[in-house]
Amino acid sequence: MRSRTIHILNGPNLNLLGKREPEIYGHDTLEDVARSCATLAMELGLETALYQSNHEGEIVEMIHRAREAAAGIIINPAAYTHTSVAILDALSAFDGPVLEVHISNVHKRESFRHHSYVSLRAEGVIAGFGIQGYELALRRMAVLLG
Ligand code: CA2
Repeated sequence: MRSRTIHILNGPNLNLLGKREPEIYGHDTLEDVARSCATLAMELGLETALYQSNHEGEIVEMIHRAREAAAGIIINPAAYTHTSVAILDALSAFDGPVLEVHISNVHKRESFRHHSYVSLRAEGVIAGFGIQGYELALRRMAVLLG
């Protein structure tokens, strides 16, 4: 049977979520995101596994592992969103749906945050809904996977 596991990948500095800059990123931690997504996934007949790395190459390898283990990827590449062709290329070698999430509204921020390499591959993008964006992406993933 095909995997129903969704890998939720997070880029640099998101390990600090809930610990710094709450005015931009809120008070919830990445562990809170992992918990709320796991609970929602059960309702949706999915499973989730959440990972975070501060290193571009490690994120590329996470995406390679998802090729074998995940039905879909939800990714917040953080600052690598705006710089990483390597992450875009890795995602292009993944067969399932890819959804891009940003906690903040990147379009309301500095112009360098307005461009995303990852958006060239993503089926959809959610930005500015706080950590609720991860849950919204998971609901969309359930629709896409049927
Ligand atoms: O809004 C988002 O989710 C971002 O992907 C977050 C990135 C930023 O570079 C993107 O432009 C938009 C930054 C993640 C840093 O996360 C922190 C969380 C708490 C405290 C400090 C950093």
